[in-house]
Amino acid sequence: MQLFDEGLHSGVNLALSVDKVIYRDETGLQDLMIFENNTFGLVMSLDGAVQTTEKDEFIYHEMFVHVPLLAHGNVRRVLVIGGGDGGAARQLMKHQDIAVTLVDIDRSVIDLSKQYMPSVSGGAFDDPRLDLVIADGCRFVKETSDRWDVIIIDSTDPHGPGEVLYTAEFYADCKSCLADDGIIITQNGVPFVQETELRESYDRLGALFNDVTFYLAAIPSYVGGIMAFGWASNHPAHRNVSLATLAERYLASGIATDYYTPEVHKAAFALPLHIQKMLTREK
Ligand code: AG3
Repeated sequence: MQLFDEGLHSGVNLALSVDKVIYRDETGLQDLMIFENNTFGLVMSLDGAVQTTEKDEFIYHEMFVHVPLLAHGNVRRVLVIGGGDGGAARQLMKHQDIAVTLVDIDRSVIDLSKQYMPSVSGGAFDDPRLDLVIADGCRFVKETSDRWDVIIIDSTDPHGPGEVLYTAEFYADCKSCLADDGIIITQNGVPFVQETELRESYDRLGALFNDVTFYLAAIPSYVGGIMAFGWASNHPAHRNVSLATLAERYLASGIATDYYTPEVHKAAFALPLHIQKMLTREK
């Protein structure tokens, strides 16, 4: 049996059986593989790290999108940096009156996701409400004069092409194209095995925003336990929306979900003590 052996973290590997290789090639920017696994369905990896799987992507993408949108309550414009598989875009399209700009550096990710894993993007790339830009996200946020209510940084981990998407400079450029009451959400890895990344993002975002925290969800195909989404905003009220208000907004939005509920939304912000300690520990 062929094994996909993800060695993203030192000392911990994720082994997945490769029941069938669907695609594998260098895109020119990264090594992209799509294979079939009997638990996760189709799996897409970039440079040997699992990015998206057919069976569990809904957890990641629902939490990435519906948490900031329902917390804010009046989102019109969303910028996604990365997210070329289209999973975040598909969740965004469930919302009315929304305009999405998605900036990914690698067109192949979009094309291959559409071709081989169409359920992930679910037609989002053909939706007129989505503006697709193939560009370096760092340059894009530096040069644009537009503004967004929510910025979702749906990146790979901070190795290879994704590394720049965790720098203080990039976060500052994101801030300058965020509405005053906007929210930035980041993919911040699995704290148990990526404490340094968590801490670095916390410090860098904390230097720019007055409300910075993380919220959590377990993504079965991301090894090492619960993963963290970064939350940065200058509008603390967004984090203190009541359960009743979230429930009202959820109902009014008419969106259908399989993971997200207003209760899960609230609970996701409760940080276990060992994670709180990672954030406050002396360096
Ligand atoms: N972005 C998150 C990748 C995290 C990979 N981590 C891991 N395998 N432990 C993926 C893009 C999905 N839209």
